Amino acid sequence: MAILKILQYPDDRLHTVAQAVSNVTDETRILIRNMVETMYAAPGIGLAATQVDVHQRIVVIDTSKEQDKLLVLINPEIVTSSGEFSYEEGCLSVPGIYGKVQRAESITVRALGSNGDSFTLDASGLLAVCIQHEMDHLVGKIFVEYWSRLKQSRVQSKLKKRQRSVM
Ligand code: GNR
Ligand code: NI
Repeated sequence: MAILKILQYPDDRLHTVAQAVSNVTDETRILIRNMVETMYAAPGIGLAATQVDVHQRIVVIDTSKEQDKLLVLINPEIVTSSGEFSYEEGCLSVPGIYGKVQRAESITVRALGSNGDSFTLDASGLLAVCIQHEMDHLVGKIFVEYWSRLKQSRVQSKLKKRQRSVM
């Protein structure tokens, strides 16, 4: 297995729109295994292929403390959503930045698993937040881009300042 490099915001490649996976192959499963290893090592509760510069609709998620409830979503689509929920989010591609984003409280998602079979999943709370956060990555959207321009420019200068201090 391998730990993959996670793209860091701002990086134009994070704005790439991912393509649907047409066939779930052994190659897909190797990528998924490496994404899972990368997510657990980070550690994070989710990772989208976009973040490792692979522009296919694949996400891996595990919101459990024990890292034993892995969820693989290939070509995920939200079938229904309801309610509103905001949660203090973070992102492995935007380290050290946290803030709230308003999202749906409950969702039903249809996706393919790593065996290529379709399934649907009902999620709410943190799991629903995480699925929506990961699906945003697949269309090139980063959580800070929900915020005002003022708040985004503060994020940018904080990241630039930090980059200078590590050089
Ligand atoms: O590790 C992560 N934690 C997190 C916390 C609140 C809302 C969303 C997330 S996802 C994030 C990992 C990540 O960047 N996935 O894209
Ligand atoms: Ni993220």
